[in-house]
Order: sequence, then C-alpha cells, then structure tokens
Amino acid sequence: MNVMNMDIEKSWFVEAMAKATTDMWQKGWDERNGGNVSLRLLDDDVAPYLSGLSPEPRYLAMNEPLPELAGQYFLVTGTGKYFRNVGLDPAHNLGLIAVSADGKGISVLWGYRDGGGPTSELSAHFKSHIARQAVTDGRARVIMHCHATNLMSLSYVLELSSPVFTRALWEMSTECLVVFPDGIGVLPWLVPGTDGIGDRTAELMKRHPLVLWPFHGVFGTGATLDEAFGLIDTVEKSSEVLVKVLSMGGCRQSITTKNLIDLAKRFGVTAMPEALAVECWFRSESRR
Ligand code: 2HA
Ligand code: ZN
Repeated sequence: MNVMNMDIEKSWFVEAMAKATTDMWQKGWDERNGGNVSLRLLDDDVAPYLSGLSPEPRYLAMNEPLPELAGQYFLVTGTGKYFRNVGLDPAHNLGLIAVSADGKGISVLWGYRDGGGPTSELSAHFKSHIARQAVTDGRARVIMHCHATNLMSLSYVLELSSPVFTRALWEMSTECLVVFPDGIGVLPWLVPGTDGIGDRTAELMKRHPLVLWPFHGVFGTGATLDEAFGLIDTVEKSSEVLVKVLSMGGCRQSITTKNLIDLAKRFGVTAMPEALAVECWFRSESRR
C-alpha cells in the first residue's frame, strides 16, 4: 500500500464526523454555525495519513496551556462553519489538530483549508476531554455541543438545577435513567466561547456526561460519535415529551421514585441520588 496516497477524506474518522454533523443538522440542532464536535484520534488512527499531511503545519497558541492533552490528536469542526456543509466539503469545515508536546498550542495537520481554525468553544471541548478521560479511564473520545431545541426550551421553564432537570427528564421516558444515570449538569447562563465557561463545563463533566448551557444548548460526551449522538438524542427526545406534556397542561401521572429505583436495580446502574430525592420538579405541579 502506498501510504502517500491514503486519502484522509475517506478515513473512518472524517466519514464518521461528516455523518454525525449531517445527522445533527437534519435533527435541527445546528442552525447556521451552531454546534461543534471534537473526536480524539489515536496514534493508530492517524499513522496511515501522517506522511501525506502538511510538513510544516500551522501553529496556533492556546490561551492556557493544557499539558494533560500533550501529543493528542483531535478532529474538530471549524469556527464559523456550518454543519450542513461538513459532508459536502470536509477539508474546509473540519481540521485535524495535534496538541504540542508542551501543551501550549496546536498544529493544524489537515483541514481548515481557507485558513480558519477550530471551534470557538475549543476551551470547553479540551477541558471536558481532560475531565472525561480522567473519569472513564481514557474511554471517552468525543465531546459534542449542539442547540437541541426542546432541551433549550425547557431551560426557560424548569428550575435551573441539575437534580431537577435530571429528575424531570428521567420521568419523561423509561430508558433515560438507564442511559444517563449520572444525570445532566446544569450551569447558570454564561458567555460562550470563553475559558471561563470551559472551566465550568469541565467541572460538571467530572460528574455528568451531559451539561446544559441554559438558553443556549447542551454538551454531551461518549466513547464514540454514535454514543455521544445517542445520548443527546435520548435527552432531546425526553425533552420533547416534556414540552408536549407541559403544553397539554402538565403531568397527571408519571414514573414514580419507586419505579426509578426498580429500573436502576434491574439494569445495574447507580442513579444520581440528588435526582432520586427530588420530590416536586415543576412549580405548578400539585400531584405529589
Ligand atoms: O459556534 O454553538 O456555542 C457555534 C456555537 C457556539
Ligand atoms: Zn452553541
């Protein structure tokens, strides 16, 4: 095999990223340049393509050094780029970057062909990667951000607390507690695209695989693009059910605490205790 001719646009990782971002666009989660995704690649993923990549990669300094990520490779959506275009033109809309050995910057090995760079939310992505690698023994490889419509909508109505959001979403679909037993972390509203929101997101990612940015969107994680997408799809489906239920006048009955405990037992998961303890998650609710 002539490694010089390996076409990175046909690699599993560029194709998988194009599929994930296209699916997200079709879901309506990523209008205009909304959303961003990063996928950590292993040396073995990148090795067949390295010799065909730029011999003098562009270097971009980071605001804060992140030595935990030194030497790691990431495929990352580009700043200002539209998800609906990723599949049509991966080389303009994606980039393959490597974190430098001192963790102070990144090199652009491929992509961002018009001279652009990675997403404005790189700080939240990188810091969340550090957090999730630590709590999953290195299994986590994806951080995914999007503007999931129904989940965003709920941030205008539900109390902005992790136990309340988690409990309400668990109740809106039986599979939820099994899919995200560690619940969803909820931040206050913060200015996006900053190191500050990156720090706060990563802090919650140590406990939760999902983090809600109220009035903005959600961050999700997983070992694969499918896993991160499936997680956000599940929480968004449950959010859609809750939007419909509230629009019909609210719950008359729901999954009970006992039901949730039985579910956790059957599927061998440990449910977030603060969410199990929530007694009343909707202000006007009077059924309990
Ligand atoms: O850049 O979603 O949060 C697009 C975004 C920023
Ligand atoms: Zn966003």
